[in-house]
Amino acid sequence: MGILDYRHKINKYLRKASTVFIVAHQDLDLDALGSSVGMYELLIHKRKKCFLVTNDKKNELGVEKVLSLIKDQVEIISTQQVKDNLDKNNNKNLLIILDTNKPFLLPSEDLLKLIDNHIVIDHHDENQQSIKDGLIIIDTNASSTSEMITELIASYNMKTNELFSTILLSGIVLDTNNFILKTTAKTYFTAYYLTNLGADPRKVQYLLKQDLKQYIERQKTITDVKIIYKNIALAVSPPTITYRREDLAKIADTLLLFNEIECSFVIGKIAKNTIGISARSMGNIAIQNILEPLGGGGDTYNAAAKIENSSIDKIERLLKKQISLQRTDKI
Ligand SMILES: [Mn+2]
Repeated sequence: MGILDYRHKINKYLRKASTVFIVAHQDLDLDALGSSVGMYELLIHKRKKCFLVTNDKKNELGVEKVLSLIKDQVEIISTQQVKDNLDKNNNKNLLIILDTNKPFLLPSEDLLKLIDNHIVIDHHDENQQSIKDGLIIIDTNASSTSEMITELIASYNMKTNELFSTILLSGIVLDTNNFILKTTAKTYFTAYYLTNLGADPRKVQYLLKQDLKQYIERQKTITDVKIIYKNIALAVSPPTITYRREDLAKIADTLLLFNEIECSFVIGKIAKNTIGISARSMGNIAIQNILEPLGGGGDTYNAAAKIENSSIDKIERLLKKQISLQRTDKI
């Protein structure tokens, strides 16, 4: 079901609420932030008191740019400050969770206890750990949460300002890797809708501009890529480099661009005792099934795992074993 099938229920929650707290996963990316500002504008339009909640201290480049662009238009608070801003009648408070459905990915799980009414809007798969209470709207066919929120905004015939439209569009461009992954008619419709409202594709390119030094660091891992079973790219980073999680994801994105590659895996150190794996798939190989035995998760297109106290060599062996066990020979 798409988000518009829940419009009636969303309205019911919104009618009851006076104060709304929007929260996405920690380590915001442009989809989490894009969908958040889109939702923020919708709520302002509905005359709600509204806050964006984050505890992130360090942000990726694009997120940092967006935060400085919106700082006068959006009220951003930390999870600590939520208590001071609650409506005295807890029934009038509403928590809207975007771009994740897992409590442990929120900046603080306590938010779920503090506020009884929840709406979750997300495009990631659910599992046993997912949030169960409240109105849960998951559309795994949507390219991005920004696409879902834009659909909702479009259904209210509401106008968003040019800046917010541009930020929403950048969320769609990020999650589809430039309209490659999970791109459907709805994705193009929402991109059209936002462009019509004044979203500027050139500004999106500026928001998505990368840091050259980080790009060069990523190349060190890309140049060592191995191709296994003819269509799976596996890149293992040197143990001397510590990457940010999003770097591993970007390497995996890049590897998917090449001829015959159906899916990509990238292994690299992301903290002193932590190794990350990031995986991307064109949709024909179920990468989440390959990473689940390693403690990871995700969906067919996009999956990741985080392993503490192990070595890159060991993780590479384990991953290769899972790939050989789970790989389908249909491709
Ligand atoms: Mn997303």
